[in-house]
Amino acid sequence: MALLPGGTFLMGTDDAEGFPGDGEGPVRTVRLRPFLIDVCAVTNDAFARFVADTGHVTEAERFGWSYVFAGFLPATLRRGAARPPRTPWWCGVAGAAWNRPEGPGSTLAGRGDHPVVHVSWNDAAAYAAWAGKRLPTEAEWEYAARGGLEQKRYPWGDELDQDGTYRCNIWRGTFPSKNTAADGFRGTAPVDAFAPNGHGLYNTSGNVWEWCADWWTTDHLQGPLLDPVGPATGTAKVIRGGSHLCHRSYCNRYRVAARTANTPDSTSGHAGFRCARSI
Ligand SMILES: [Cu+2]
Repeated sequence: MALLPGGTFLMGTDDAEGFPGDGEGPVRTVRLRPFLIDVCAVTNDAFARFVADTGHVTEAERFGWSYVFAGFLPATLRRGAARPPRTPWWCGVAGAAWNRPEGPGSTLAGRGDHPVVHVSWNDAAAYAAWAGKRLPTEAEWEYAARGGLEQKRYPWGDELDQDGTYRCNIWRGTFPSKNTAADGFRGTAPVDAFAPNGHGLYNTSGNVWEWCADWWTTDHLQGPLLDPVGPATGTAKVIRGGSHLCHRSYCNRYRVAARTANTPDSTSGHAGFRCARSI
């Protein structure tokens, strides 16, 4: 984990490239006490240790299915899969789960150091409790992801491929038909792929969405705030960072201030988490 000193930072963005309806702004002043945060997302190997130790059954396993990106599925599984009308590249696949990421017949071989996916917020919270940690608040997540830079678009600066170097695992090419994998990866990447940010954190932009502790709202309290935790109740939890499926043309949410949400029992092949700890 990285020990972050806390302090004051500017949370959110008024970036013209952003999505005002997502509540990315207005920019507000937030102060955080020092805390620890995982430098990487939780890996498949680490989640396997948790499952072996506790017998935890994930929500995708209990519900019997999870969402898999259509392009990663063999035609036999793609055919007949339920697809949300507005996002038809997602297939509801029976038997897809953290240890069978593309459904029956798929394995984690070669992906032990990739982020665990098909885990709900509830699964992530259970893992964090087992590890003696907790999920980061959204404010902690953003402060950590910004890597000490102020109001930059990405964790490394304002330019996506700064100095011609790929810094994150997102969709390259034309979404959703053609991913050139120019950044090296079509699906998930090892959690420590690419250069870390200024706080030593890897892959806060792209690779997998990351669950935060907070309930979702777009109606933010104005600063200065001390250790904000979001609304007391809600129906969806904040996710941050974007994933290997994000592309500027459709979902430009690998920007460091971008945000969206999902219900706490939702699972898919592009959402994972990292943990934090109070000190
Ligand atoms: Cu996206």
